[in-house]
Amino acid sequence: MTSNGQPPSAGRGKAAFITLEGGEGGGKSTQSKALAERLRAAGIDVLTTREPGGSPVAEAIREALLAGTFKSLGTKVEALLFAAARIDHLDTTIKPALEAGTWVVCDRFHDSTRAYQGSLGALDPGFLDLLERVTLAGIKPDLTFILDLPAKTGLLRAAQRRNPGTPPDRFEAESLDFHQKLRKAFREIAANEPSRCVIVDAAQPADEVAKAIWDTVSGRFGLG
Ligand code: T5A
Repeated sequence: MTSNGQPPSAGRGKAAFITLEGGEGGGKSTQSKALAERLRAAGIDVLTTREPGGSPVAEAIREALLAGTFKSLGTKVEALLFAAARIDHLDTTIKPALEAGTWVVCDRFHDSTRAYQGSLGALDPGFLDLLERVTLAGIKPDLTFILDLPAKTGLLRAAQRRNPGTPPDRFEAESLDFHQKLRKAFREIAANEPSRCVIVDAAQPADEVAKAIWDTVSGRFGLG
């Protein structure tokens, strides 16, 4: 039985791996929770997790990365550290869940490295491809939502959510131009992989975004 007492999802085929991506303040955490609730209501066992983080070692790497500890070492080193965190997250959290038939909803994953470190950090595409191959070792999301909204709106939301007196983190503190280019980078990722990536208008009210995501998930995986 699943955690909510419903029959397991095995009859629906393999457990799905769904990621939520996009710029700052797009509502990924909000939508991850909303999607998990709807999946559980449909009788599916689901784990929500996030990157960087999602395992004790990866959470420790997260803290240092977002504090800007490695910024002076350059984008390549930061990309390697995001990859190190991802390897541990995959090994200790994501793969065991999927193997046990539990669906995984992850707030950010490899597309964030492609967008933040790849497109904006101008890393050699060959280096990024190799890093991605080694890190993911064949595990890729089945479905990815790109939560798309104007950079200014997302940054404003992120600022409103921060505790008073807390400074913006390593990436929130980048320029508006950086965040506008980031939006473009995520849209390009979606255009390059249309069967995996779905762009959602994240400037809509949260419940409308949740509905758009659920319509796609329920249609894609036959949960109607
Ligand atoms: N990073 C990450 C890399 O550079 N490379 C990588 O490989 C990876 C994995 C992670 C940082 O690390 C970088 C990217 C990031 O900069 P983080 O703290 O996890 O840092 O930051 P984010 O992932 O950007 O998440 P945020 O917490 O900023 O935003 P979310 O999760 O997108 O948004 P959420 O749900 O917390 O909502 C923000 C606020 O907006 C409200 C919410 O209530 C909340 O107050 N909100 C809405 N308001 C109006 N309308 C809606 N539709 C709303 N949805 C949410």
